[in-house]
Amino acid sequence: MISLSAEVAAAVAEGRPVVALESTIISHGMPWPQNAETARLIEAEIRAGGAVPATIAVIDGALRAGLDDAALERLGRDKGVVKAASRDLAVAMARGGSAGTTVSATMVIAERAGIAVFATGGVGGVHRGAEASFDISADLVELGRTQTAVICAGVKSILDIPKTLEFLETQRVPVLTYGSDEFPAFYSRQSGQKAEHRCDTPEAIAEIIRRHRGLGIGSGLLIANPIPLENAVEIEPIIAAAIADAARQGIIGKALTPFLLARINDLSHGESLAANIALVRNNAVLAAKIAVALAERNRTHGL
Ligand code: PSU
Ligand code: MN
Repeated sequence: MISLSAEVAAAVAEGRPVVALESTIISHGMPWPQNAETARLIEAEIRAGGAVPATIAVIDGALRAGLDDAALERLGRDKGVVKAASRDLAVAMARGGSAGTTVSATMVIAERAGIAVFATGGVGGVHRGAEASFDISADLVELGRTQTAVICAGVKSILDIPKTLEFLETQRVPVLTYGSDEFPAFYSRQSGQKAEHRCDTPEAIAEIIRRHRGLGIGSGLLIANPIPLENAVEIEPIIAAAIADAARQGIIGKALTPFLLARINDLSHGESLAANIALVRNNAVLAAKIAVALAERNRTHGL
């Protein structure tokens, strides 16, 4: 059901390190041309780290892992590319459409393709005001039932971070924080929430991934990697203004997250975008190290 590029197929078959990448960040998370440039940059970071990048998307109805340059460019430019969560995959396939895959959809495809490690910028979560709107990202539900390990920069403060962490606890998702005692908040290293499990090496994280998968609990893992200090930005008032704009304009459902990301970028005059690119890159570097350590462990201990 999934079409792997020759490079990704060979790496998976031989048990070499592979890192999955999502594509909603390309189609709906960043503006053209920085979206496609960032996609290429993070693929290069993963290769430099000794792993094979597998960018995942739906192209003309096909679930693909490992994209060529033309497909990346199309995801970045073509306004007809929709946003697909895991529930939207069957519709896109049946209709022959093209879609950027969110964290939930990318996890499903990565898992079916045999890829255990996935890097992104931020995951979806429980939105502020969810007690009234019920807006909770499908990413969190998918994390509860698909085994992929997701490396991200924590949760954006467009979301309710304490509620998101509660939801992950309910869904039996281990939350690991790399090199920090505090769970990070995407643009910022601080969220006010303590990191439940601090890990200081990629090897320590790989060992937890291997044990978690071995237990067959079935849930994924969330690995939070704080933004580098030199790239962090303080834009909380802009985030609050973007949320107020969305409420005023009645933006809800799957349109809300892309609206907020674009609005924050506009209001910060590109400051948020620069931080976003830096953190995705940082996550790709860590994910490659984790994938290398995991492949090494799987080789010596068996899957
Ligand atoms: N958060 C970000 N950047 C993103 C997204 C979330 O900081 O690009 C994207 C991811 O693809 C994520 C999706 O899976 O938004 C979540 O959308 P929703 O809130 O509609 O579930
Ligand atoms: Mn939502």
